[in-house]
Amino acid sequence: MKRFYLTTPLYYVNAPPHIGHAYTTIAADVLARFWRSAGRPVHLLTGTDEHGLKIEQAAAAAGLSPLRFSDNISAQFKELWDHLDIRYDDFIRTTEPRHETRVQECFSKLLKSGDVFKGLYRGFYCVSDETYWTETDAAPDEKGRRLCPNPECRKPLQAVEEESYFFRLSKYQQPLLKHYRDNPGFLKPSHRANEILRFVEGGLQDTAISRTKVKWGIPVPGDEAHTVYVWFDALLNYVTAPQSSDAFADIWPADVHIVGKEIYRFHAVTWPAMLMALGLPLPKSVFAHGWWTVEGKKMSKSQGNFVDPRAVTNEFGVDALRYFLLREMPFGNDGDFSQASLKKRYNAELGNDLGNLLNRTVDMVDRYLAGELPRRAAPGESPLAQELSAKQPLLSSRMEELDFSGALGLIWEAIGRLNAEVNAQAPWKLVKTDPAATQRFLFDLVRSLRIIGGWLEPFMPQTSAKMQAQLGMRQTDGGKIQKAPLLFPRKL
Ligand code: ME8
Repeated sequence: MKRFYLTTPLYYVNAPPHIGHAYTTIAADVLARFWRSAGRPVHLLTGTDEHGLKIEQAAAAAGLSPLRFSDNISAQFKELWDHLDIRYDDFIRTTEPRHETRVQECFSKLLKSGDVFKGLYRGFYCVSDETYWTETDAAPDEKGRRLCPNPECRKPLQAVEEESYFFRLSKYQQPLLKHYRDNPGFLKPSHRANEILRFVEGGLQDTAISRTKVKWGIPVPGDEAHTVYVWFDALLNYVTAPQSSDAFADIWPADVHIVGKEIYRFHAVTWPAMLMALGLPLPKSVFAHGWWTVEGKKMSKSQGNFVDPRAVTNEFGVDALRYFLLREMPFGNDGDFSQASLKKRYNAELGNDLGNLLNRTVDMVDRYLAGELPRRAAPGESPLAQELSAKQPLLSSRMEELDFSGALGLIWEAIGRLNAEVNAQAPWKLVKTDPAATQRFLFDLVRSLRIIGGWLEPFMPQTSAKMQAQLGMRQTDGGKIQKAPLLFPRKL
């Protein structure tokens, strides 16, 4: 069966990872876990983007060679993914030979076919965004400065005039528009599709794809005064990585490239055009999610307000971070990361709604049923569990749509339903008059919580495993309840 192939952006190694990077990678991991649990083979690719001026400059500032510098930061990304329980299938670094040689092959192929040609580039360049801008894009402001037109960046641009290789992007305007029309699911979420359509309808210019003034890059084959432009190099990772596996035919094309909204154009315009030029099938979709601010402010070097994911997990735990990121901000929209909101969701949703429900269920089973756990239900035996199971298709469709907060909302509705039912049934009273009914209800509750535990696995693998251990989720033959410490002790 073709694997469900999903990718994250390759993160720049100029600085250590922050919650923005964690967000995208956790989301990809959640989707990957969802598909694995549905029985679909999955291939999740992530990695690091290590060439270009920005890295060259960061390495120089640290007094290290670019490769040594990249080794260090790339390793920090990997360690963080392990710490956050992110299970990727492949991690690619753009400095690996398996990538570099294939980038050169692609470059040569396009040069031969005429989609790459030599010319003179005259325009502007933003080192921070590693992006070319034209004279018109970068019109001077009232003080005569030329600043990066990206509203998130606004850094001073470099004027560039140099010999350059170009990619014939203009040729792909009509094929791209046709592809968007014929594949309405390609540009996701739909509310971001218009921005891309307007841009492509406005006409595409051929784009520069090599630099003579940047040394830290993949040499252009046969013309080593040039290095390949870092974006042309990095985008190709999505094929160079699986091409180095025997299973390329089971992996490519990607089912979804998950990216932040600021790099949507590269992924929704440049990348599919490159694939068309290379004669490779296009990915099924490109999904652009929104951006986090922190306590109402943009994260930036000048603000010094990058949130270190480890600071959050040290205080709240890995699962709480995973949960918060995917619950707080609907995938595709923007949102704000604040300590107050994190603590509130932690205490109310994780501590009270879920943690207490599990804890009191375990206590009641221990006290009223001498710890006896139910077997798998016979039809009609567990109405609550049955009610929950009936929500499975809706939950799956939300996951398939990458509507993670919607899926969590549905799970928390079910948790709320169970809490209300415990209060209504009041087993602590019922047990005095009707022990058989108490057992029926508590068995139903345990079975329902086993379902919730399964649903939570993609989002909170550790919590799911703990629930499994307490409730004997794998057991079909009853067994005994395991008491354990609170999942989410209250934070003041
Ligand atoms: O752009 N909110 O790498 P990068 C949400 N190397 N997501 C955020 C975020 C925020 N505030 N900040 C970062 C690059 N991200 C290129 C990509 S791909 C072939 C090359 C996430 O290190 C989000 O996924 O700047 C964004 O697209 C990515 O980090 C940018 O990472």
